[in-house]
This record gives sequence, structure tokens and C-alpha cells, in this order.
Amino acid sequence: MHRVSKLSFPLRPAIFLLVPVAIALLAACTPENNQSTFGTAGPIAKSQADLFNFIFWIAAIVFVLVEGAIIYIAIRYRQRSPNDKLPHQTHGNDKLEITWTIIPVIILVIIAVPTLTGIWAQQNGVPDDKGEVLSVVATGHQWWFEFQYPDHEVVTANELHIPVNRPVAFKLESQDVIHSFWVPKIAGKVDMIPLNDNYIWMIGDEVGTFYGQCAEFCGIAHAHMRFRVIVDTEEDFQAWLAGMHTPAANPVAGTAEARGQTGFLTNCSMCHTTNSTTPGSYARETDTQIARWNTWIEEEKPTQVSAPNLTHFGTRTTLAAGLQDLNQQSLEEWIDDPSSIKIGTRMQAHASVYDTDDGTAKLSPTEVSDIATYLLSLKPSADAAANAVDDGDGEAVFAAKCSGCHSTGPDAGTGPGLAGVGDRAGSRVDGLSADEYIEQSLRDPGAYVVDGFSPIMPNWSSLGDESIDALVIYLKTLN
Ligand code: HEC
Ligand code: HEC
Ligand SMILES: [Cu+2]
Repeated sequence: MHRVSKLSFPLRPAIFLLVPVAIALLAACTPENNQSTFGTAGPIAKSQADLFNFIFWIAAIVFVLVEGAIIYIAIRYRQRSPNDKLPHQTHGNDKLEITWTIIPVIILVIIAVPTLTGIWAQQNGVPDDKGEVLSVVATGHQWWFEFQYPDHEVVTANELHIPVNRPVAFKLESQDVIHSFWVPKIAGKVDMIPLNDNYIWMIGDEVGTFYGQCAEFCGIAHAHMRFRVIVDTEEDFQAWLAGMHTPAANPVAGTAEARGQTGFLTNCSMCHTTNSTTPGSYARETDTQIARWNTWIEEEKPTQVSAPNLTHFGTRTTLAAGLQDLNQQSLEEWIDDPSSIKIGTRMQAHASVYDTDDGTAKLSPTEVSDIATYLLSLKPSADAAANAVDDGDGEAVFAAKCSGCHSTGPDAGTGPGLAGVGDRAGSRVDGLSADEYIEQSLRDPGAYVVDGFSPIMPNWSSLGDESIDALVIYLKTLN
């Protein structure tokens, strides 16, 4: 027999190196970390953390016993001198083998009991005794999250509001690839799979803001696909819901907000809706989002794709799926060059406003700043007079009712881009003048359906004569 050769690297420096690395790695386990599963803020995450700890300590005891025995035996029975004889070799020991088979079986059974009861409790929907359930449909998109509240007709993106101590039942969907929905401190994680609904429920038992993250590799910006869960008091939550049904004040003519609104309607509203506050707008946005997506799939060079709903964007705290704090500066950077904040965004890939040599927006710094100012001004306004749309103001009526499906630029959204509609309107239908055609589009949209579009344009007769006249005049100014 020959002796074990000496280590080929110096042991002491290696230990000096390893210790700080180990400490750095272990520091990631701090419960304070925003995505740590150890500092929990809800019963489901807590039961999962408890289960982890239970299994961890059993494993730790097994580890110490087994490794301890190995080390003890290796040292106690080592070859002490070259003359030591090999001990008597035996084959098999029934008693020992049965013992070390039965002990692991018992341990696995002990672990199975809380594991299975935990899975059972979390897989079968919200138990009846947990209080009034809030339903949310969460949809994964490359690379952001959409949140719909079907019972309250509210739709938003990337920031989920839930009431404290109330169960929330999620239906999880995905539009494109497989994503995974994960709120480390409050709930477990479940995959979001296209054409296959999954479910998860959670309760947040601490008021505050918690991190969420896509946990299934879904493409280039996967690591940047985050969201926030804002656990509100019941009162704040109801106020938030009410706010989502309260329109924002209309920009005052001549201000940066007003100029920003015009810029937004030209360049952005084919993909983004900002006005989902009124009755009916929830269903419209749901259909529009699907239509945007279908067009994106079908067309060779689509200029639209489903995108975050920006209703009351000014009340949000983050930008680009939880990546950055939202403020005038970060928003301007985003509008000018989205990939300076987040790689791979479909916004920059498809919006024709970025169809430039270096991919930055075809907008002057003032235009960018005005659009940012406009978006940050979108908040529920308690002032009913400021919210009321002036029937005689075509652009205001358009912003409140028509944006989201149409842009005032050349690019199609769910509906045609309306730049130049005054010029083409006169030749669309034999016998109808431009004015008559546009008016018919509003009062009887099914009478003539523009080629290549689905007949989903709502009937707008209810807007009243004054608004319709103002819209016709406004639409004819677009070129
Ligand atoms: C082709 C469709 C499209 C157009 C046009 C478009 N966007 Fe976007 N926008 C998107 C998509 C998709 C995202 C999600 C990007 C991501 O997070 O990966 C997005 C994200 C955003 C966000 C962040 C939303 C959030 O929840 O954090 C803002 C703000 C925004 N866009 C503003 C604009 C503005 C302003 C314009 C016009 C200059 C515009 N967009 C034009 C598709 C579009
Ligand atoms: C839910 C999406 C949606 C909304 C909201 C919407 N439209 Fe449309 N619109 C469409 C679609 C889709 C078409 C094309 C199909 C058709 O002709 O019906 C269209 C067509 C039109 C046309 C004809 C365009 C052409 O090139 O011939 C006009 C004009 C128009 N819309 C104006 C408006 C106005 C004004 C409003 C707001 C009062 C509005 N739309 C709201 C989806 C919408
Ligand atoms: Cu994802």
C-alpha cells in the first residue's frame, strides 16, 4: 500500500479564501433580503419556510451523525504504521442493513406528513374560513406582468395591490412563453403556461411593498421581469379601487401635459391604454389586448403588441416591470431609449417611433419630457369639473374614449392609425362624403369595416351629437 500523497495546493491560503466566499454566500440567506424566503409576510410563505426549516434540521442531524461516524472511523481505524495489517473483511450484516434501511424510511414518512398536508392545503383553492376572496387574473408577457381584477373591472400592470389579511385567488396565464409567478415573502411559485390555467392563492399579513419575480427562464429580459405586491390596509385598497374608476383631470390647453398627451396619442396609444376608468372600459381593454397580440402574431412587421395598461401611471412607484424607481428622469430615459434601462423590450423593437439608426426615439428632448410629464400626471382626480370631458373638445373626447385602439399617427393599433383619415374618408364608401363616412364610423361602425381589421369598434352614438361633431372636426385635422 502506498501513502496518500500530499495536497497539491497550500491548505491555509485556501481556507483564508474560502471563508469570506462562504460568508458572502451565506449572507444571501438574510431574512431581510427583499426576495428572501426566510423573512415571511404571509401564512403560505410561512408554512413553506417552516417546512423548509423542519427538513433542514432533520437533514442537519443526519449529516452530523453520518459524517461524524465517517470521520471518527477514518481516524480511529486509520493505518498507523506500514506494518498494520488489513482488518478481517466481512460480507453483509443483516441487522445493520435492515436498520439503515428502516431509519431513512421512517425519516421520509415523518417529512411526508407536513409536506403532503401543506401541498393539500395550498393546491385546493382558498379554504372557506379565510374571509372574502379577491380574484385576480395574472398574465405573464415577455417581459412584464398584467393584473386584472375581474370582479372590480380594474386592469393594471407590474404593481399588484392586495388588501392585508384577505385571501387572494389567482388565475395564472401566459400569452407567449412559460413564465413563473413568484412572490418569495408571501407565496410560493407556480408556472404561468400558455393555454393552460394554473392557480395559486395567498394572504399578505403585513402592510408593505413586497417583491415579485418571474422564476422561469423566458428570454432575454427574464431577469428584468419583476413586479411589486403592495399590501394595503383594507381602507387603502378600497380607495385604490375607487381611484382606478376615477378619471384623471384633462390636461389644460397649452401646458406640457397637453402637449405630452398629443405626443402620446400620436406615438404610443396604439399599444398603451390610459383610460380604463369608465364602465365598459375593462372589457374593451381585455379584447383590445388580445387583438393587439393577434396582430403582432399575424403581421410580418407589426407596429403594435400587447403592452402594459398605463391608466393612472402617475400613481405607480416603479418603471419597466419593477426595474427602476419611477420619476421624471427615469421615465424620460425610458421613452428616449428603452434598452438603456431594459434590454430586449418589445416596445423598442416594434414601435415605429424607434425606427431610427440608433434605435432612440424620433422625438426632441422637449417632446420626450412633455410625454413623461403627461404620463406622471395621470392620477385619479377628485375634481369632477376637471375630469369632465368637454364635449366640444375633440382631442379630449378622443383621449378619453378612442385612444388605446387608435393612434393619431399613421400606425395601426387595434384600429387603423387615424393620420390622414380626413383625406381617405371621402373615398372609402361610394356616395359618402368624408364627414359622413367618419360620422358613420362612429354611429354605425359595422356598416363598413376597414380591410384587415376585426369589427370590434364600439358604437359611439351614445356620445351625443356635440361630441361626435367635435370628433369629426378633430379627426379631419390629423395628417
Ligand atoms: C409597439 C407597442 C408599443 C408602443 C408603440 C409603445 N410602447 Fe410602451 N411598452 C410596450 C411594451 C411591450 C412594454 C413592456 C416593456 C417591458 O417591460 O419589457 C412597454 C412599457 C412601457 C412603459 C412601462 C410600463 C410599466 O408598467 O412599467 C411605459 C411608461 C411606456 N411603455 C411608455 C410608452 C410611451 C411614452 C410610448 C410612445 C412614445 C410607448 N410606450 C410606445 C409597447 C409599446
Ligand atoms: C375597442 C377598440 C376601438 C375603440 C375604443 C375605437 N375604435 Fe375606431 N376602430 C376600431 C377598429 C378595429 C376599426 C377598423 C374596423 C372597422 O372599420 O370597424 C376602427 C375604425 C375606425 C374608423 C375608420 C377608419 C378608417 O380608416 O376608415 C374611425 C374614423 C374610427 N375608428 C374612429 C374612432 C373614434 C373617434 C373612436 C372614439 C370615439 C374610436 N374609433 C374608438 C377600433 C376601435
Ligand atoms: Cu418571464
